[in-house]
Amino acid sequence: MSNRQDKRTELTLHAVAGNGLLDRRLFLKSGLGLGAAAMLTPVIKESKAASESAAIDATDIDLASPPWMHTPGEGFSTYGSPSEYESDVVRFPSPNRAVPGNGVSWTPLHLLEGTITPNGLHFERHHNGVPHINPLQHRLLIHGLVKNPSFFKVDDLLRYPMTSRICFVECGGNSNAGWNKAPIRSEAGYFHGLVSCSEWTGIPLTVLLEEVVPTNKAKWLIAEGADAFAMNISIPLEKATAEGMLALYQNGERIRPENGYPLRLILPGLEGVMNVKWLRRLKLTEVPIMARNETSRYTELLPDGKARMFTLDIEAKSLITSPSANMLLRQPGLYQITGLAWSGRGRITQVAVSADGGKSWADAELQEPVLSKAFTRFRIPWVWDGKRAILKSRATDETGYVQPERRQLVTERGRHGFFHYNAIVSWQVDELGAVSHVYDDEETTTDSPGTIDIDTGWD
Ligand SMILES: Nc1nc2c(c(=O)[nH]1)N[C@H]1C(S)=C(S)[C@@H](COP(=O)(O)O)O[C@H]1N2
Ligand SMILES: [Mo]
Repeated sequence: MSNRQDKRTELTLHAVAGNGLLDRRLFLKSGLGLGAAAMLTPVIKESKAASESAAIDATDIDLASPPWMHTPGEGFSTYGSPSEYESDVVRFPSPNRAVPGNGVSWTPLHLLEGTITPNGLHFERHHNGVPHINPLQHRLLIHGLVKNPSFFKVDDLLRYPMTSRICFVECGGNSNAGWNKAPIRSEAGYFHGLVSCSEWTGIPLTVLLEEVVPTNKAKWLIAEGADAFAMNISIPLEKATAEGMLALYQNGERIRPENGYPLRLILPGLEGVMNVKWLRRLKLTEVPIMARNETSRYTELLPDGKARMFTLDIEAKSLITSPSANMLLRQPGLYQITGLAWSGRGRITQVAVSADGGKSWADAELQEPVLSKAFTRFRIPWVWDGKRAILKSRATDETGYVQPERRQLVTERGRHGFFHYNAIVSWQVDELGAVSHVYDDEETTTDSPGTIDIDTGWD
């Protein structure tokens, strides 16, 4: 037996569930030699990085004196950018339709690690493009059922005491290709990446509302953006003030234009559409305005004929980011299964992982800090035996809510669903090590393989 096979046999002593899942704590133990000698990593099939690394492995360079040590390096820069070798790590913009500014770009979740999304890779959802807003000419109006209607300049807002909050923003349309009859072929991020997680800094909404003094009748907040879509939406006042903030900074720098410069609403846990970008107006009212994005969109017709509206909270969800669709496991052995979990209702308390299509489950290690309404990174070691395997992850949050299997979600919501898809995701590893998206509920046979439906694929 080779050393690698010895290692595999030794490791299976730590199995905690079927098909090679090992004790999550093994990664934290020393002395087991779970370093590079034992571990394998999936590669992205057909990526430039994968083909270049194969080619360069074959070339002999003088490691004692590599070429980049022969001349002085580059000088300083005013604003850094990623290594040229990381040029595959990009957002995936939806194909332009008649209106180029209406669509999305997905975060490459499958190519990222940790829990914070870099600003240049935060997903985007615009209804009519990114406005060029001069902050000196921008005003925020707070009015309606208030005693002191007021305008605020951006400079004035920057003088308020601020607070920071790490939280995710997820579009209610994220993962909606999951409603398709056939599994999707896209990489994990280009399927589930209408969610990102940042540290947002700004002014608590309660602080600004204290200045305008809402009347007792005020129950809803109507937020409006300064984009060419003038996007507006109704938010229950109680929900908005619980944790909401007027954000000016994103991961330490001013919010990027595409994410709402110079200011946006951040409402931790509430679906993306409520986090109005380029915010220009907050109107306090008694009732919702029944805007497009809360009537014809982000609403679903249930099997009993009722509509599910004002979903508000994002339900718990998780996703294995590696191994995931279109990756390749080049040989049997020890792999790290890792992914993300999040819930709009609070903290993630458990992520269970299965390597046998849901027959048996083991708890993954949750990386600290586990924050409420933020990305939680999970990891678990897995020994792949070279046979077909189905990997799944299932999140539970602090309210006890458990991420549903797809079958259960479809039974509850019916087939008219288009939003709020949070079912367990299944990745199949075949005998050649190729990873693909599958459903294991036998619903998949008739249609051609799914791609994102570009007419209705996000909204
Ligand atoms: N003014 C304005 N705000 C907006 C939108 C928009 O098109 N215009 N899109 C909404 C939707 S549907 C989502 S999912 C989030 C996306 O935020 P992001 O582009 O920063 O990821 O912004 C919301 N806020
Ligand atoms: Mo959205």
